Amino acid sequence: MTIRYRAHAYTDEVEKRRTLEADVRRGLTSTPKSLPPKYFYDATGSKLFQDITELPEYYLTRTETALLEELAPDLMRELAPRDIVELGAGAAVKTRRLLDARNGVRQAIRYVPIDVDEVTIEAAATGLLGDYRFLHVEAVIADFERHLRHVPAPIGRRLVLFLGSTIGNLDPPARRRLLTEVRALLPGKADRFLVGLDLIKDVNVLEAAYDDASGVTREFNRNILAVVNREVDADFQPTAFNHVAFYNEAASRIEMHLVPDAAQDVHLRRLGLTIRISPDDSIWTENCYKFSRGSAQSMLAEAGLRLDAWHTDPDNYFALALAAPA
Ligand code: SAH
Ligand code: AVI
Repeated sequence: MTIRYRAHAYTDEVEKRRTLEADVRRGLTSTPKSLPPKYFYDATGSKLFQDITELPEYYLTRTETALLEELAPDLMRELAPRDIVELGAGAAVKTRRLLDARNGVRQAIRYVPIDVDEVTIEAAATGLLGDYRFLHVEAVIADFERHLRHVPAPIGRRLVLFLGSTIGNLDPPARRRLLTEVRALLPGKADRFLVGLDLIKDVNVLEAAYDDASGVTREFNRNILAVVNREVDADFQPTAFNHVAFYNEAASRIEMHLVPDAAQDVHLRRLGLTIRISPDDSIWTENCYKFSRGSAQSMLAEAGLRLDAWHTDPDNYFALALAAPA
């Protein structure tokens, strides 16, 4: 029997813990205090993110899904990729729109999802293997900011996916570093990079997407404190923190913060650290950058990528940018 699923983990538990402890210590002793958004995604955080994607205010996922559905037949016929690598694949729901367009074509595809959340990736891979007989999955459980060099060499024409505007969660220097590594994953002239980008738009639409009426995004934001509590034996009371999300127009980004009502001491016992958090010195948890065609084009160009095609919805809410090696 052919083995259709393999997984490689590029951090062992010890290294993972060491990295998390260093990140938490650095973030919570800096000014302003911050936590890296990759720590949102334990099993609860990934589930909360899935719930976010279904919120009426969170237009990103449904807009990108519709775009993918529309583009998939032509895109997949023209590119005919043998190798699909996906950064931050998560539940890989949207990836299915692309794979659907290859159903019935008798060519095997290797799918390489990369994600820090092993549980979600395994469940996604199991579902995909059941539904797409032409697929082999080689999952890479890793941090896409640190381990992209471990992506296996291409086995044919390659398509790299980075959907959902997750690229917008990286600050410009980190984004530049990552895109330069993505460029190195595309050795062939016909290889392509498909990236989902949330676009600059009416501030009310943007802010509602990150501060929904039912409070799911608030729970997602607070979940990072539950992760820190568990991992470093800390005593944050997540419900004592307000979810604050606003659009910073000068920086073209939504910012998410956790702001306590009153000053409080938090003990991070595994780190031997006590920190004081106050309404004026709160915790910055995420940036979600918003793009224009111009900013996307220059961001890609800096990394040696040429914008090949730009697809948007009629409202200009979201874009799928197809890039080629320059
Ligand atoms: N691509 C999916 C999921 C987006 S949620 C979609 O568009 O709906 C962001 C995903 O990126 C999560 O699954 C999270 O676990 C993963 N992620 C976030 N930071 C990461 C990092 N530094 N390295 C690897 N995966 C990361
Ligand atoms: C994963 N990422 C693209 C989401 C975003 O929109 O930036 C994470 C998120 N944060 C709050 N809501 C959703």
